[in-house]
Order: sequence, then structure tokens, then C-alpha cells
Amino acid sequence: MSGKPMTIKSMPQDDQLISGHGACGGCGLSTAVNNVLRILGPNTVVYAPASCFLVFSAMYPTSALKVPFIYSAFENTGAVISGISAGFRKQGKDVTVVGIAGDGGTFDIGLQAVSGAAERNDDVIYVCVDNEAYMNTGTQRSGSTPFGAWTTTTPVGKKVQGKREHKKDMMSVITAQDVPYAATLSIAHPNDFVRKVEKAKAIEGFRFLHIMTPCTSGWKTEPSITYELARLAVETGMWTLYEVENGEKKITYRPKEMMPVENYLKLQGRFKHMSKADIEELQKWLCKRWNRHYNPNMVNGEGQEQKELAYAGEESEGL
Ligand SMILES: Cc1ncc(C[n+]2csc(CCOP(=O)(O)OP(=O)(O)O)c2C)c(N)n1
Ligand code: SF4
Ligand SMILES: [Mg+2]
Repeated sequence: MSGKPMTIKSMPQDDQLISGHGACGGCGLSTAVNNVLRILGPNTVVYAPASCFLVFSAMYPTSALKVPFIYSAFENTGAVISGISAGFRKQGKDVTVVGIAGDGGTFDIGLQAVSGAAERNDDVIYVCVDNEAYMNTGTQRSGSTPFGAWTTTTPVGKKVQGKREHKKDMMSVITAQDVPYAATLSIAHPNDFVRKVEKAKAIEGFRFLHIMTPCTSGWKTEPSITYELARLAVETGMWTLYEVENGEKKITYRPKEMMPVENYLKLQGRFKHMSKADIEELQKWLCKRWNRHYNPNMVNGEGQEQKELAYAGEESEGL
């Protein structure tokens, strides 16, 4: 990479994911994939496992992708992109190999394959487009689904209301393997997004891009608020923007102050049943996360009163 970092204005405008694909209106995932592929450019081969991306862009016999595209099984994105990359290396060809998998295909069923590719430092880019559930199969919970969320496998009833477990920290799983580059991205922070993809493209070895992608269908939201949700996720601590390069972590955007998570939850049907106690539980978990990211020298938040943490409920300044 040389000169000025790429921005949303200066990035390539040639679409590799062309119009006519079948994503829902307001789909955050299609925007994310479109921009990743514009930056990676035509000298790219894409692998996608079973996921919304596969379903909306590559249903046989048509494809909305201009670049070569390969699909095999749900669980093996890491393994297949490693193989494609090795094949090009053997032929002496310099081609960008990217796997674009969902959260289910990454956090859960594809974990072994992505971990293997990371540990071998294979020369590939792994993109996880995270819509926080198994969406194309009708919204089942994954290891990425947030606490309290309704899904068809974490239903809302008298005894249990939505998912009881918190979201898995996938970035920690990946960066535990000393990869050259891993970053979190948001479609609501386009310049940060573009810079990270450009950076990943220029680095050799295993690169991991984790993108939060709001989903109108599974989150039960209006298509018009996709960007607002992506923005609020960062402001409330539901998503954090950072990168880890050769083991060194850098926060790339820090909100001025923490917004109550309720501002984010109330816009989404998947959270509409949440009790006060559950919202408080999620808020406490977020406060610990917030401090782990933004105030790492302040201990990890264990055993502290909530008022000592980043967000102090109604008493917080400026709320
Ligand atoms: C071994 C195997 N198990 C289950 C399935 C069915 N299946 C296909 S896609 C999918 C969910 C994918 O979820 P995710 O990876 O989060 O992608 P999204 O649909 O949300 O984009 C499931 C369960 C499958 N194709 N193969
Ligand atoms: S179900 Fe969600 S992720 Fe899938 S195409 Fe629709 S909006 Fe996008
Ligand atoms: Mg998903």
C-alpha cells in the first residue's frame, strides 16, 4: 500500500457483484460484500459456503458475480480457500483468494477449517459476514447471536425468552493464532471499512475481516434503518471497531460515550420481548466488554460496581 489510504470516494467503483442478485431490500450483507469485492478487484477468486450470500448471488445456473466463484460444503471455507491458494502458488499465479462465510459457517460449523487455515498462515482472506444467526435457513441461533435475541431455536416462551448465552468473541479465537491481520468492520464507518480491506489485500498470509451486517429479515427491522443499526451497534458497544496487526491491537474508532443498549434493542423485533432484567444483564456484559476494549488498563470489570464502569445507567453523564 502506498500514498494516501483509500476512502469511500477514491475506492474502485467497478462492481464484481452486479445488480440483479436476490438479497432482501436493506440487506447489510450485500452492501458489505459489494464493497469488499470492489476493493479486491477482478483478479480475485471467491469461495462461499451455504449462506445468504450464496443463495442471493449464485443460484445455478445464474450468478451475480463477475469474478470466478466456487462453492462446496457449508463447513469448509477455511479448507477450500487454502487449497485454491496452494493451487495458484503451484502455478506461479498471484491471485487474491477470498472466502466469504456467514457467522454460522465461521463461529460454529466452519470453526475447525478456519482455525486450520489461520494456524497454517495460509495466504488467503477470510471474510465473516455476521448477521448474527443462520439466516438463509430461517433464523436459527448461532454462536454469534446476542443474548436475549429471538430466533426460531431460541424462542420466546414463559420459561425462556430468547437466547441465554452471550455472543462468542470470534476475533479473540482468530487472533490467538498469531495471524498477520485481523479486523472488525462496519458498513456505517465506510472509510474505516475501505482502509481495512485495502490493507488486508496488501498483506501476505492469513487475513480475517469480521463485518457486522444487519439483516432486516432476521432482526425484524425496517430496511431503511440498516445503516442506523450498524452505527448504533458501535455507539452502544454491541460492536467494536479495531484491528490486530502482528499481535498489536489498535482501536480504529472510539465513541465519545457509551449509549444505553436499549436505544439499539428497541428498533429490532428480535429483542422486543426482552425484560428489564435481561436488558440489564446485557448492559452489564457490554460494560465489561467496553472497558476491555477502550480502557484495557482498568482491569476487566469483574467485581466492579456498574457505576464504576463505562456506562452508569440513567446516571451517566450526557444521557
Ligand atoms: C453440513 C450442513 N449442515 C447444515 C446445512 C444447512 N444450512 C445451510 S446454510 C445454513 C445456515 C448458514 O448460516 P450462516 O453461516 O450464518 O449464513 P447466513 O445464512 O446467515 O448468511 C445451514 C444451517 C448445510 N448446508 N450443511
Ligand atoms: S435474510 Fe438477511 S442477510 Fe439474508 S439476504 Fe435477507 S437481509 Fe440479507
Ligand atoms: Mg448468519
